Amino acid sequence: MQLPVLNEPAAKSGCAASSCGSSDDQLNHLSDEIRAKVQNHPCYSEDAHHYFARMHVAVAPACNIQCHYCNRKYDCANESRPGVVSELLTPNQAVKKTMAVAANIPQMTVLGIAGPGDPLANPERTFETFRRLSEEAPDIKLCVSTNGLALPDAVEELSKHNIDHVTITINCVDPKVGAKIYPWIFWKNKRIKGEKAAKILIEQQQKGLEMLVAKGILVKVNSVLIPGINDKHLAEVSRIVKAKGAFLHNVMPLIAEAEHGTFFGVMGQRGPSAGELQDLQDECAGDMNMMRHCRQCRADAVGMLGEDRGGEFTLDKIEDMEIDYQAAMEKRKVIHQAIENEMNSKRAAKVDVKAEKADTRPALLAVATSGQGVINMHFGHAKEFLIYEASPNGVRFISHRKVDQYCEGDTSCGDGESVLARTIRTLEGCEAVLCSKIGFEPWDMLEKAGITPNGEHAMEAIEEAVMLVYNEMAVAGKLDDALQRATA
Ligand code: CLF
Ligand code: SF4
Repeated sequence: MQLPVLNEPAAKSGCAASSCGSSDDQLNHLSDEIRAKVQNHPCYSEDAHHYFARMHVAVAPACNIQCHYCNRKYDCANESRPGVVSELLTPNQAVKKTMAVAANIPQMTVLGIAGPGDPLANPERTFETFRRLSEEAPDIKLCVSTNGLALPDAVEELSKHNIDHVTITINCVDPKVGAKIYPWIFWKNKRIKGEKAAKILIEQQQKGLEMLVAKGILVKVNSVLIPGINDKHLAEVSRIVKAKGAFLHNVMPLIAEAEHGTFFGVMGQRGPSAGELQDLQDECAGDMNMMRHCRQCRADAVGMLGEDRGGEFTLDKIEDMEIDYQAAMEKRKVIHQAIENEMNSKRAAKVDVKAEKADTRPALLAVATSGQGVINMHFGHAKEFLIYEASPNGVRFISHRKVDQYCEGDTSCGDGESVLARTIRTLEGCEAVLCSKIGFEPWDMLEKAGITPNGEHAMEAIEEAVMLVYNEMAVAGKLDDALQRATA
């Protein structure tokens, strides 16, 4: 069966979705029960995010704490990039929108509530939405993201609504560190400040984590990496949450720009470099599964990670849609099965390309893809590049880097040159870029910047192609010098 194309060609959709790493290994050791919970969840499984989509419904406007990286607008920096959600929804509107998306994007397997405030600070709206969806759309996984303050009181209710996945944002386990991140919390009808506030928040988060694990609910922990504040502390956070049973740790870079109006943005607090983020993720990885494919998506995001199709499902548009959900569920079932079959056959066909030399240094290679685990994106159409590290030990996914689209189908469009220069700067530290096709102008500029363009592996599996190119570099003697490292 032909799978429906989730990502339109980027020239049309503006999207370059995702693809990454060695998730088969990540899932291999899991019990059947847990594997069933994560295998089509795009955030909990790297492999799944090549194929499956998620959506968020923005039903939760209020928050019970203040984070220095949040501007209190309708967008939670825990789970989304700064900005505003386009439409705040009632539970009724959220259910309707979810049905409309599920019918039109059958690969959408997960409905998350992730803001714009804290879902559990808006319990009526959040649980009404979950209750209705668990009854009316039982084939959709339900997922929630919270700061954890109200979590212990909500665990019982969460478990009633078939919610298998909860994300807690835990930035610290030390109130001294917490006081630098959270100026206040609202607790038992009072505003509490400083270390006392942070201590209560930390205790609630840890208690909530333990209670969820005891109920068999999968917990992912998100942490915002804030250089100079919790960078030295997050490995300890990782160790503790793993010991308590968290399934996955997602360390995300702080996003702080003055124009977002956040405390950190206005105070000039910087976010981490790509190298700092990678170092910390690697340090934490010794202790637990790390998520590296997070796109810090909006509280109203729709589609594959990294893409936003929310504009297709605004309230006025879904008003006019006729949805037969029973029929949609049947179709979804068939498509999900076809995707699983495709994933299995790709796993079975995977070729383990070995490194040619045992003593070459690692190198970063960038890949342009629109998903499904293959190199299938024109360089000029890419809105993000996936970064892989190749070494004699193999190929591993490191991160993604966002870029502006260089052109709309040819290499001579309006602002192309300056966009191209920015793209090349974003790819700093990478030594090759693999794409399905590339024009003369970017080819030339990439070469001048010391990045080898490569269009020879179109439609090939990413990891195999990356290792083949790495081997060519090794044989050509390009990897005998000291380690280069991305600083972007
Ligand atoms: Fe949404 Fe979060 Fe559920 Fe995913 S997002 S509530 S776990 S369905 Fe995913 Fe988006 Fe990263 Fe969140 S990429 S910000 S980790
Ligand atoms: Fe903002 Fe989310 Fe922090 Fe609340 S928990 S202040 S909504 S980032």
